[in-house]
Amino acid sequence: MKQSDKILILGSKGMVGSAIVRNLQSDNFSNLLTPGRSELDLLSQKETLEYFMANKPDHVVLAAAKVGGIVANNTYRADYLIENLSIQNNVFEACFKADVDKLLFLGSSCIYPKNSEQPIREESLLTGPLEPTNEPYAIAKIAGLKLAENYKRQYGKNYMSVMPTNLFGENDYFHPEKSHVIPGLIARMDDAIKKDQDEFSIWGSGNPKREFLYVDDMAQACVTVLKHEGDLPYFLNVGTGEDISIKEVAQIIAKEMGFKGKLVFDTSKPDGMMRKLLDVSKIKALGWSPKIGFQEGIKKSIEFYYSTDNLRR
Ligand code: GFB
Repeated sequence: MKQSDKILILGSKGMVGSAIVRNLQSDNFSNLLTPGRSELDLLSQKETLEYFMANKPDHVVLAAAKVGGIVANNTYRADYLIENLSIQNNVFEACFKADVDKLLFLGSSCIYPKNSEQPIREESLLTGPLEPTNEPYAIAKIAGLKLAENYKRQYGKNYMSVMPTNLFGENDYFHPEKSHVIPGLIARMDDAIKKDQDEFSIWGSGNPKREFLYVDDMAQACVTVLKHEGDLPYFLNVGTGEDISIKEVAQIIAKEMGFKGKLVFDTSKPDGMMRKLLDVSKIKALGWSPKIGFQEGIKKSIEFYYSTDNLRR
């Protein structure tokens, strides 16, 4: 891949896409296409194909998706399935017709069976039933990675996928109900502090463990894969290889934000998978490893949250 190559980043206004743009820019890739939703509606097959034919990108990163936390996944089940399938189908078809060289598809660690052996190896895919709270989203992501795999197998295309663990960081979506756990806790704790509440409720039992990766480390992993010359597996896990309980996450956020009240547990909310730790030996063998520790990432996320009052907050 040359620094003059034209790279189209889909989802460039979101948390992961914007981090990939920052990373490519700092690596002197200057020929980047970063259309927003008003410029390119990926739900429209016609518009997507026309954009690809008019702009002819050399490489594409598909980081555009409908995403959200456990409650949003469980509530808007049909929307998560159809919107993600539509975006993916439109983009894969357009990449094929516009003869794109490399395509990198971003999946999610929720593609793996609920009862996978931990840490979860790539080989666990399709070996058992999925976690019910995010089954529709996971099925869409499995379809995406299978599209990449099968375009490669049938047509020899250079398409591949990465499966990130739970991500957080700059440009995250801070919503009290719809977000993932870290931005959700930050948004709700800010509210509790402002209202001077003496109790804060953590969703679920607090016992599930999650592996969190700061988004700039994820972006570096994506660029490492894109720049890699030579054959790679159909998809690679991306994570830190370490996990932490939700209770501990809430305690760290409370300390950093200065919440002095009591932490209680709302067990009417789902726990989801009890553990979701990835085996990351394959991506590490390419020379990538995460640089931003969990505590440092939490501080950066809280700083970002207070520094912006745009619509994402
Ligand atoms: O991050 P999260 O929403 O998603 O929740 P998953 C992780 C854990 O944190 C769950 C608990 O056990 C939640 O019950 N939790 C505690 C909270 N307090 C909160 C809160 O205020 N907000 C949120 N959101 N959770 C998602 C999938 O699963 O992971 C997606 O639904 C995607 O499909 C993503 O794959 C990576 O890790 O459970």
